[in-house]
Amino acid sequence: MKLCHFRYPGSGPTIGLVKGDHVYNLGAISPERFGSLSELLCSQDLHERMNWGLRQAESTAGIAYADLDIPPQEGRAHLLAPIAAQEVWAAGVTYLRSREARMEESQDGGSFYDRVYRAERPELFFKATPNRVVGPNGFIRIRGDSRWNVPEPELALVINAQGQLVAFTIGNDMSSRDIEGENPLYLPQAKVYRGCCALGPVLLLSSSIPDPRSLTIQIVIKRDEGVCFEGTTGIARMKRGFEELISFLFREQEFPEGVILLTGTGIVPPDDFTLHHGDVVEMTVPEIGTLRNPVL
Ligand code: DO4
Ligand code: MG
Repeated sequence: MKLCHFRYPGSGPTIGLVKGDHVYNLGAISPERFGSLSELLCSQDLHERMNWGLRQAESTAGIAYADLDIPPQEGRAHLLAPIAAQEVWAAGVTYLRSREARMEESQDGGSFYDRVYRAERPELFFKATPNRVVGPNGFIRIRGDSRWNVPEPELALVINAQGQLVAFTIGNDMSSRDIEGENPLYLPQAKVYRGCCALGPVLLLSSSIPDPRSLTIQIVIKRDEGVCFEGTTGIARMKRGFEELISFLFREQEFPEGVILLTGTGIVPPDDFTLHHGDVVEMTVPEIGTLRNPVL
């Protein structure tokens, strides 16, 4: 079962049920059950509510998904990032490819990346507040003071306040590789800035996917009507488990609204690649959809 977050002109965010190529407005069907994304995701009766919503949706008219998957604009209904008040965190160096790329970019060889890849404790870092996150078709940004920038396609875990994995989405962990490579203490500047993260296009409930490690993630970067980079990896190549990452994240932390955790990238473009203004980044997990964002 898939959920989305969208907005009608002049109104606040609302929750939609995505079924086939249509979206059903659960927020309008029952504001009590579907009034707030954080409350819904943290509720212990999420699945009962969703099944109820599914039955009601059958007797209401849907909106074509394609009509919502458009650049955000005031006058038209459009998808929003599937986030409310949650913080976004990220795991790093969870794939061999990320360890290699980081060691190559580091000015001093970056042996700490190898150590963290093998250590019991994973790398977890704060990635974004909701205002730094863009949704489907929103502009992701590259820093003006950086000359080497890449998108990072990552499976994102949506976790409730009790530490339970409730849904998946796609996350783009935008990174400034020259800033990160110059000094590891610059990581927050390489990772956290306005427009540094994209999420979406929808949430796939974890109960709908029996074997999430069989998922694949693909990236295509388009430039001047062509494709300038593409890559695919399988989530099974990730060195760490979802529960392992969640249990470290919840050590000595509370997330009353739940939290979103990006699980690290297994795809890094070659070292001579950097994003340009005007590129379009598409990330696809077939079971979730395609998160498409232009670059500013
Ligand atoms: O250690 C730096 C960041 C790692 C990261 O973002 C990743 O592996 O995806
Ligand atoms: Mg990353």
